[in-house]
Amino acid sequence: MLTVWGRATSSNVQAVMWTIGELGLAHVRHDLGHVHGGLDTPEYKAMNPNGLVPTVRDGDGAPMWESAAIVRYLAAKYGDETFWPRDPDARVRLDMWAEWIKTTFGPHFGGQVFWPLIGRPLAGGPEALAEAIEALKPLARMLDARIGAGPYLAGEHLSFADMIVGVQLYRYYTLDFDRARTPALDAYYARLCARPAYREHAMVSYDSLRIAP
Ligand SMILES: N[C@@H](CCC(=O)N[C@@H](CS)C(=O)NCC(=O)O)C(=O)O
Repeated sequence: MLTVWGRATSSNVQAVMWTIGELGLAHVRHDLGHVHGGLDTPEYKAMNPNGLVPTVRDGDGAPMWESAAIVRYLAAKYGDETFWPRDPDARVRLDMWAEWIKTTFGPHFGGQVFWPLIGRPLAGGPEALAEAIEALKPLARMLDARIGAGPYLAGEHLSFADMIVGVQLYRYYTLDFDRARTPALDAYYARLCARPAYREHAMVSYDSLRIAP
């Protein structure tokens, strides 16, 4: 039995929960963070010194944090060969995109587009937001080129890397802003939206995160 601490509205929790859903793993999740609080207690800090979500324990195992590391753990332990290729050469072709979305696309989209659009303006105001939206376009085109005909990052079968990459797309596609033309990425997102586990765990409203002006 997996225990997950973290609110359903956190995209990092969503990556973990979507993985759990795709792999059909028994779990219990406790809402923590944002309006639920609970991250500053000594008990929680002892599990996750960052005071952030998600944190996961697998049975009596030691607590784990960092969502992408948790996704990789679950994939390696419970996923089949297609979900977690054992061959390092095959795996790195996927993992580099998982790293890229966490370190390149994600911080730019999250910090400079998503949060400003839901009420946390950039220091540079609307001009800075317009620049950030423009700067996101080449990144979206890169991902579009990588996805190609797909259907998934690894081709025919869903893999751990889709969990880390695809989870970002619900917010990307549901916010109202000027996106790059990315037909392959659009089709990939449509395929994810057809998956019950993605709908349940990744397509979670962010209305409660909106900051009133
Ligand atoms: N790199 C970490 C980031 C964790 C993180 O920033 N979590 C956010 C939610 S997405 C958080 O805990 N925010 C404080 C809160 O929810 O109160 C990961 O991927 O797990």
